[in-house]
Amino acid sequence: MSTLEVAAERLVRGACPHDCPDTCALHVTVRDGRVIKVAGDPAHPTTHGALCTKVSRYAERTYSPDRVLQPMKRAGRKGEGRFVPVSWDEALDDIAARLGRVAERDPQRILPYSYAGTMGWVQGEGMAGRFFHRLGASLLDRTICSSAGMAGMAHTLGGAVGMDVERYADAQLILIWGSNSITSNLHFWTFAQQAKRRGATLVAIDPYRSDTAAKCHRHVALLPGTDAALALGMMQVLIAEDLLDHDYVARHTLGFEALARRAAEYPPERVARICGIDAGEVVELARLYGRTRPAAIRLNYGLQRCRGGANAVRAIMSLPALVGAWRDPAGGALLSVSGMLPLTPQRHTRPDLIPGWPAHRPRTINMSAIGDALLAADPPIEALVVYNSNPVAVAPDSEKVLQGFAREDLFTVVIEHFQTDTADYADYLLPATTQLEHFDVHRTYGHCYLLANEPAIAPLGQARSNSDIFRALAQRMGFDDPALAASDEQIVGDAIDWGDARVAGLTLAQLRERGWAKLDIAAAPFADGGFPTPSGKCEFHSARLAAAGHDPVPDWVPPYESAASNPALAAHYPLALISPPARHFMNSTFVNVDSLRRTEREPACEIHPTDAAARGIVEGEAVELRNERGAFRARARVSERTRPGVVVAWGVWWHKLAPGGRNVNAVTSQALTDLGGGPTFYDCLIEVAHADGLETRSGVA
Ligand SMILES: Nc1nc2c(c(=O)[nH]1)N[C@H]1C(S)=C(S)[C@@H](COP(=O)(O)OP(=O)(O)OC[C@H]3O[C@@H](n4cnc5c(=O)[nH]c(N)nc54)[C@H](O)[C@@H]3O)O[C@H]1N2
Ligand SMILES: Nc1nc2c(c(=O)[nH]1)N[C@H]1C(S)=C(S)[C@@H](COP(=O)(O)OP(=O)(O)OC[C@H]3O[C@@H](n4cnc5c(=O)[nH]c(N)nc54)[C@H](O)[C@@H]3O)O[C@H]1N2
Ligand SMILES: [Mo]
Repeated sequence: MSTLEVAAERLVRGACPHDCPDTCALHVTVRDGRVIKVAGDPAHPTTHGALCTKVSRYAERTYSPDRVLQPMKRAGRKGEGRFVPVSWDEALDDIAARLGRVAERDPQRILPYSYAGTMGWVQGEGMAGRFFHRLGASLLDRTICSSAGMAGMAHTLGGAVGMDVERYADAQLILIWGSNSITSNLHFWTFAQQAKRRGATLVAIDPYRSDTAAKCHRHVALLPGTDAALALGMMQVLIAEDLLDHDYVARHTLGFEALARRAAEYPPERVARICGIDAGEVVELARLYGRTRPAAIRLNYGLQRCRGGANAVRAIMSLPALVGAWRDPAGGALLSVSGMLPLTPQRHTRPDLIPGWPAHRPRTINMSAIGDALLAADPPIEALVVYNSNPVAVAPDSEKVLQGFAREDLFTVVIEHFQTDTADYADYLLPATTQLEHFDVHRTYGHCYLLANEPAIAPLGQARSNSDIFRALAQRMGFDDPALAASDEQIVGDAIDWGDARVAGLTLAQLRERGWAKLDIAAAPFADGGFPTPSGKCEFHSARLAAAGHDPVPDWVPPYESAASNPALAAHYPLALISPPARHFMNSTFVNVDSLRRTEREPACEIHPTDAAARGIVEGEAVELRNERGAFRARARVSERTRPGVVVAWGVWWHKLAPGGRNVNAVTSQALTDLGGGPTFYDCLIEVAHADGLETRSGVA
């Protein structure tokens, strides 16, 4: 290679935009204006130079011939996915005019629908939030992933706070609870491996023997939706065998007596029946937890996608305080640490721009029940603007969602990289930039760093960034507040409290130059209590929950749909279905990247040999999974990795790339969690039967 060519190569610092706890620091190599490589930053302590397979293919995704690169207008019927190209001016003028007409009658008939397609502060809710607030649109309750867990943490620890992931390397015991870390939290797994080499015991608590569970010393394979019972059973043993840290409990917790009474209702034999495990497993797990220091728990969101999700997180998050695990830097628990970031959400998305604020508050629509909302909200939703999300594929109860999106009287704008299942239903499909083409600073929830992302290349085709698109729409709608003309840098300036001690001394310019910066957070933040709850203590008993009419003490809330809790339903649909993330997809993102889809091959489901035999299902055959809400097809894998009674089907295929045109969300329900209004994807009974084949619209899968 000549010197000239080397000189033409540039290294750009980036951040992985995806909704993953790892938020990796990227090194993007650009040659002659084209990205030739996306790699992990070797110097960033949690990325340590390694990316997952998906994101190392990010350039393939960005340069895909399937990218939407010009604005398009619907040409065919709703959902048909036929479009004609239009100019940006034509598209934006018409969208502004149509939103304006709806807003004249009632702006609440307009709904934004977005989630974490990118977790950036700029391309997420920065300008978009300001735009919809100023418009007075319905508010969206962004519950689709974590809101049950968030509620559980808020009412126990006071917010999304917890351990620093880097400290797990020094733990002597790690409970990996409802998390397939090798798939969904790979960089945590590196620290768990370090701990293992230093003699730590790893325990997986998961209905399924995932790749992660298979590599742990122990695996407690409980039934889905029974985690709170296990945690309460462990407490019963910790109390009975006096394995508590009495000093920590006395000084830094609230409501121990009430919690002890609740735990007394969960002796190991009862827990064993509820969880479908041995009583001995409960006792042994509790002893191991009560006797090992430092003891760390890594929860993930898998365990809160059921009716009792928030109570389960409350119960598990009560354990570290009982044994004083928070005293050690390598002790405690982590579900999300997003609450440890120095944020200023009011300045970021500006709810004060809502006309009539604060006396007037527009109605709130829960995104996890978008199917019902589109079909039955009163007043009706007449216009929908979707960005950073693919609801037609990812939201539960697909038949309802599809019916809602198919409404001819619904005006839908979709801002996307690709023609997803949702984009097929757009009246206007607008091309968005990818992370390689725009600037951002990143939200994180699995580690304690801020990251910046510099654009590596100019936008491809006519793509524009979300922030740019919403700025342009605001201007066309005559919104002249300076907040709606703010630059991307100003949005970041507003999103973060730069004066906060955790970022003191750091400037945006420095962050952009270095790519990332660690927040200044104490090694063991709750060693001496100081939880961000109203009482400052870890709240086993929550006065706020009591005041709101909820059970103030964590309890096991049985699933809506399980053999034990709903025998009438189970008579027809006896199998519990969970649909955790596929390793090579990110929710529904990357499903259309050919190399990754080829690795995942086709929608598959795992079924226990006993359940397979009872239905005459053999390895590798095509099956249909169904219930009263709908049906989808998959290739059966007969395996003892799953429990009898539990079927595992990996998410989240695009409907149109799945055989029969339906993915797993055809069977999931819109019922919501105990607290937080979260979805209950893994609280779902089904039956499985032989199917004729696995044809997709575009051939055999
Ligand atoms: N490769 C990849 N990584 C991802 C994602 C992806 O789609 N693909 N998604 C990202 C997103 S959006 C999120 S929210 C995160 C977290 O995503 P999560 O949904 O937490 O996914 P996992 O960590 O795979 O954990 C799911 C594990 O929980 C188990 N599980 C299911 N039900 C229960 C239960 O009732 N109790 C217990 N104890 N375990 C249960 C499943 O068998 C599975 O092994 O991952 C992120 N990372
Ligand atoms: N059955 C089942 N369903 C599930 C889950 C499950 O475990 N099982 N998991 C649930 C969970 S945890 C989550 S978080 C949700 C996730 O659901 P979504 O938030 O919808 O996430 P993705 O499927 O990744 O879709 C994100 C979309 O945003 C687009 N995008 C990315 N960056 C940008 C950008 O800069 N601008 C614009 N305009 N678009 C962009 C991507 O192209 C992609 O199509 O799915 C949920 N659905
Ligand atoms: Mo998620």
